[in-house]
Amino acid sequence: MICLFMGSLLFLTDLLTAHELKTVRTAAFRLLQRALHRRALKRPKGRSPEEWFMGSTRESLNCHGAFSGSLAGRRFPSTPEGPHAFVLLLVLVIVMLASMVAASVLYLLRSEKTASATGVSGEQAWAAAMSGVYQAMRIASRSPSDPTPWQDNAAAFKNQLVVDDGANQWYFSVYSCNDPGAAPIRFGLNDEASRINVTHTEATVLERVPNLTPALAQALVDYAPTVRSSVPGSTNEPLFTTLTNSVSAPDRKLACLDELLGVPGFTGALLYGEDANLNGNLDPGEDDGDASPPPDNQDAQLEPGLRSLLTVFSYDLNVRDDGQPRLNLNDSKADLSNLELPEGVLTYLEAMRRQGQKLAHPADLLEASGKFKDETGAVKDFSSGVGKAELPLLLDRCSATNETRLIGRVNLNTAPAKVLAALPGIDATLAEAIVSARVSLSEDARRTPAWLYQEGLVTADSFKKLAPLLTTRSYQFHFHVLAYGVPAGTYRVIEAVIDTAAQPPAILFLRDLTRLGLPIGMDTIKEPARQTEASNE
Ligand SMILES: [Ca+2]
Ligand SMILES: [Ca+2]
Ligand SMILES: [Ca+2]
Repeated sequence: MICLFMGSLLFLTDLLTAHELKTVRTAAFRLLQRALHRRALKRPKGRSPEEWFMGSTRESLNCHGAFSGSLAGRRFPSTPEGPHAFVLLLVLVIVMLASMVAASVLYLLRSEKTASATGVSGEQAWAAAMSGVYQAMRIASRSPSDPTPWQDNAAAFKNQLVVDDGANQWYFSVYSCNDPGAAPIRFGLNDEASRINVTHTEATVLERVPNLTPALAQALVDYAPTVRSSVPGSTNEPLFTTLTNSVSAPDRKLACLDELLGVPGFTGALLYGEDANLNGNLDPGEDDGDASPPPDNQDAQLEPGLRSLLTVFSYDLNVRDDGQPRLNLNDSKADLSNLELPEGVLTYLEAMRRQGQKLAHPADLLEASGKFKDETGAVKDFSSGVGKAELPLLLDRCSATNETRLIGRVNLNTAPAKVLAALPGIDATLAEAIVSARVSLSEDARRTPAWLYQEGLVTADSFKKLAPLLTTRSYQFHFHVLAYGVPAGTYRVIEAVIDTAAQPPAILFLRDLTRLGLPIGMDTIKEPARQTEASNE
């Protein structure tokens, strides 16, 4: 029995060392051979191994323990085949039991090893994806006025090596969905300021957005007050809003765009369009009609849904281009002497104040004139003196409010034509003209929305209506990150919205989209490029 026990231990050791599961039958014969071999080494001279083994076993069975007691008065057959077969059967049963135990232990070890490896790879992929989020934060926070570094920058966002852990090389790619008609994705970010902010937009503007009927627009406006009562840190706030400090979190009526599904009349098809897996690509099920979900119109074009036009996150900062606070022209205590604006502006503002009038926006001073009382009480004609030349400085340096955040401003330099066409005074033709005109603007001209008037695209009156809705900066960004390991093939996909106006930059929204499948074709990731110094810039 000791030999059998030792043999079982050796057998278990062999199994665990080799990490290969043996069949019970093979294991049993191996153990039997080992037992025979060990006993044969000590056999008395003159006896064959089989004779010695069977003889000694028979002797022990006749003399010891339970067998001698329970089998008292019985004799084993005198022929050698009887005890021989019984011992073999006993050995096989013991070996089978030992093998089953060994197999169970081995299965347990292998499953734990597999689970551990999978968990580690998944966490590594998640960490690589978060590296992509922080890369986006780092690059986007550098240039709110210039979209060049963050809008389409494969050198900084495509197949960026995070770490080589010896077993795998971990990469991330940051990408965004393009508008229909262009490539499905680009390696860059979408700015939230290029969309209509549904939390601070009137129903008359919302109903100009494609697919938003007047009834839906009104339902959205009616729904917002119920969410407006939530305060940062309350249970109504999303996870990552509660994680950011309440000072940096915008006063959002809707916590995320997906909450629109709670507004009467809003459906998944309306919000997500035909892009069921949110990858910006026209996949087979998205262009086959009702043959498979989602429903689509089989026109070989991907309808991206309202999520490509709307946001709940956008806000601008009420600061100058150099980061200094703007001067509130409605504040009677504000020192306007250092603004470098024409003398007529100061005179005009003083005349307005005497009449108790206030500005809705600094743009109200554009080409402005009117009859006001002078210091003596006599009514005179006053003119602001603000024209095309003075407008950029006025818009950059001045404000008509002390609010630090200007929520829902649309970025004139990045918004697509469909979004621009929803703004009052802009139709589809003018929207296309704006998109064409901004391509050739100088970097200096793009710093304020003044170029819209300077280029002669709108009248002064129209510009005054549009100016409170416009900006030329972006601080909140939406994007996806694909992180993957080579050669493991483990990957994670996350969707994120970041806020670079917050200090430090904050994550406003984070969602794991891995369950929707690999979003980018394998041809874009099978030959990942090494990170270079240039890509860090
Ligand atoms: Ca798709
Ligand atoms: Ca379909
Ligand atoms: Ca379609």
